[in-house]
Amino acid sequence: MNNILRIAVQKKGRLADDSIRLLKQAGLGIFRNPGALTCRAQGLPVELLFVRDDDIPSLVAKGVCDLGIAGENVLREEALEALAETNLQTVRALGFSRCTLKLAAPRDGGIKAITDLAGMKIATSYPEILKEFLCDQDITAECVTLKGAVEIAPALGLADVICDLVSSGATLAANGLVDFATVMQSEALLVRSPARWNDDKEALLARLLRRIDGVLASRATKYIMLNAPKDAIEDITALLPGADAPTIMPLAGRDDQMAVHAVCRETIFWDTLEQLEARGAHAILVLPIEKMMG
Ligand code: PRT
Ligand code: ZN
Repeated sequence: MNNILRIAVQKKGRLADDSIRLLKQAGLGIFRNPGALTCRAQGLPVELLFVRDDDIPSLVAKGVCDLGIAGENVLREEALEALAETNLQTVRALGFSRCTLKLAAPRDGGIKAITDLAGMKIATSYPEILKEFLCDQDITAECVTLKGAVEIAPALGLADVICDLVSSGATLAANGLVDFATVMQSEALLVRSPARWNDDKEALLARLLRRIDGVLASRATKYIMLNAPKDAIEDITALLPGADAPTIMPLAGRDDQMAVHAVCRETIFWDTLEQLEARGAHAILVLPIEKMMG
């Protein structure tokens, strides 16, 4: 398997679709047979292995897979648990599956700050991350490890507080819990094994990373086109978020008007469009960019 990159991705769950979407956008043809645990991609010499997210850190650490896509929370927990296998290298932060590991307590229970945690029972699926956090904060508390349904622990009398992942906050609210501290932020990471690779494999990774960078850059970037009065061009280009060197062209048959085209590397909010319009810009189009390179 020297000249093929084997990538571990989540089989099913919150990471699965976004991981495959990213790899497809990077040019890999991925046609999965339902039930198959591996898939040879088309376009580049890459093989995917579909596994549970918890298995990804050790598969990559052991070199069974060369790369893996997993949540920072799972990677950190596994690294703290299996100290010998901590040498995974993060090659890219991928910007999806964002969530926050938070401490939360029953709304009316009187626990409102980290300093209230001393002597409490805290339910979590991330005991190692929690223990490290408590140690850093110099707090002694008891960790109760649960694999799932952590939010129910206070109502069942299993714990006073929970430490769990939050994205929208709806699950906390539905269980009468309020968060009061952040333990860590998390997003999906692309990690590589610590094994030494030959030059061909390194070149293959560099090629894949260039494409992934192109996909990630294009996601945050939009192409904006508008027409505007000549005397407002300076004002208008100053308003374009993250745009370097816009293209400014005359409009056929309109001496007083110019067309402005620009790549904006930051989000273009409705507020910005309203401000552009207020300065005389019209026929404003904001277009997604599919790929970027160079
Ligand atoms: O089967 P497998 O082991 O592969 O999957 P899994 O069930 O262990 O994980 P999965 O698919 O649920 O999550 C995979 C990864 O997605 C996590 O490790 C995180 O990195 C990331 N992620 C992002 C989340 C969430 N958002 C999230 N909201 N993982 C879990 N949740 C849960 C959370 O535990 C809580 O129960 O969703 C609930 C809270 O959501 P909100 O929106 O109500 O706040
Ligand atoms: Zn899991």
